[in-house]
Amino acid sequence: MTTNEESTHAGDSETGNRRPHARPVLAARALAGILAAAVTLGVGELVAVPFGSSASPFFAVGSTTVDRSPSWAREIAITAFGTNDKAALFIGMSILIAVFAALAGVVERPGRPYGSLVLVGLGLVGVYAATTRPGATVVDAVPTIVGVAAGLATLTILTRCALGIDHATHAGSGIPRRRFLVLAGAAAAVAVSAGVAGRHLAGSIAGAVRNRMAFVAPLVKTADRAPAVAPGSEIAVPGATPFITGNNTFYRIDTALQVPMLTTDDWALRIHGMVDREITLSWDDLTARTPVERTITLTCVSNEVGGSLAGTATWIGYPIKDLLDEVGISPDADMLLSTSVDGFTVGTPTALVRDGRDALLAVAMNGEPLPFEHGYPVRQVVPGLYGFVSATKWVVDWEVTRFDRAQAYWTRRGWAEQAPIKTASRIDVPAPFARVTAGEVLVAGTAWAQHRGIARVEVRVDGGPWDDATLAEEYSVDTWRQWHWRWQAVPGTHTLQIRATDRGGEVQTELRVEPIPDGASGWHTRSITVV
Ligand SMILES: Nc1nc2c(c(=O)[nH]1)N[C@H]1C(S)=C(S)[C@@H](COP(=O)(O)O)O[C@H]1N2
Ligand SMILES: [Mo]
Repeated sequence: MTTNEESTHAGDSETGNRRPHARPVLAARALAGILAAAVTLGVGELVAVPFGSSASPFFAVGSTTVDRSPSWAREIAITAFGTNDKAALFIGMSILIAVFAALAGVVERPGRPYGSLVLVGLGLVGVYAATTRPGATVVDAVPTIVGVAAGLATLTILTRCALGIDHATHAGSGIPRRRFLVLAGAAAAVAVSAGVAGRHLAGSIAGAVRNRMAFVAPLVKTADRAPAVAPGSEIAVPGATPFITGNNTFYRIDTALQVPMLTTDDWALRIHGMVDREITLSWDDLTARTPVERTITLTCVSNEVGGSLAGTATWIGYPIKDLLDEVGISPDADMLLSTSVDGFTVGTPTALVRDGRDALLAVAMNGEPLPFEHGYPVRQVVPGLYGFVSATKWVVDWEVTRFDRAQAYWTRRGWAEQAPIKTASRIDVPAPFARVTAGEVLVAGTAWAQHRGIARVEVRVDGGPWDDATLAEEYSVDTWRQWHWRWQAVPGTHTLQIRATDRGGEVQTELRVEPIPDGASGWHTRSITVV
């Protein structure tokens, strides 16, 4: 120590005085590079989770290597490693990356970030691989880019610290060495925990995807099938809303930042509270019951006048009433408080789910297992009530309780406790601010008043007299009903307005209110230019 200090103090620069420490510092810098690469890959793995496994930098590069290697190389690999060929590939890749990363650490200098350039180079290989996998898009570069950014930060911090060891040791201090070890430990922890978490999440997602693919829709007895949609229920006008909404175009509203990915094995429904018999239903218990198939229109309370937060699907599910009858609910109970796996809650009046309407625990949507976004494996569907008081997705818990004892998620945030769907009607054709040619113009749209039914739709132009639209055939009172109207349009800018009347004779109110607290109201109005 003393001699070194002396030689430092003697003013010997660069070479001479460093030699005794060059080795540990070199090792520290190499380690800094390797840890930077590890952080890049670990963070990349975690960020890749929502993008799918082919966006993971490590696996994208691995897969691309396999796909691009000439067949003789593959033959050799299979001959040499047999069924361990994949493990061999991953180990080989890891060694190669570690070598480059160690070099990157060694050549990195403050002000001369050659190591960072090496890391960016490795990142470009990852970006190339991730964005050229089958079905990949440019966004699949995101996990690699975020990973490289984390890796660059790691490299900068750790190499600074490693270089500090050198100077400090000359001064007789061990503090930078300890600091380096702490920071290196932290980097290793970040790399490993992000990587493990990423692989774990990706694995459970893959498990849920496989589970959903293996799902077989319950067989519904002919008598319990939903009637086919008659041609008369659907208006064949270009731009008109299809009667059945496709699963991919169905509106999605929920509070879930990450879509829950349950398997049917993970799923269970606990029924408790003011019941005679608490039970927990497994997937097999639920599907041992008799399913029914129903076509029902769902609507979101946040839908504005003329908005598109409504959709119709054919659902297969199990009547909620039967399950409640099975557990026996207290006559004092008036609320079914349902909770989804992510903690979201919904309060539904027990009286309404038991009044004979087709309130369902649904498992299939338009002939497919529920899409994950729409509640796989089990969700509620209750005709006539807005989604926030009825349509719990990923439902795993039912508490039978009272509205004066419990409050659901949106009610606590200022929305209503009770929310039957308000009568609504919408102009779909012509499109907003369309320019149409004078003469006969077909006006068409949809109207809904779930569980009451639509009896009439009227149209007026520029505030003139109301005229009856022609209604499409009614599918059921639980679905929307289409309509059309022939307009003798004259040139100019005109305002079309519509209103619906439900089967109870109630005319849709003109009163414009905002969606909060229990749904928007008012007549849909559309400006059209006739030329
Ligand atoms: N778990 C859960 N279920 C939920 C919600 C939610 O945020 N979380 N939102 C509800 C609301 S407000 C509506 S309108 C419907 C929408 O169902 P969809 O996304 O399948 O169209 O789901 C309901 N079920
Ligand atoms: Mo909603």
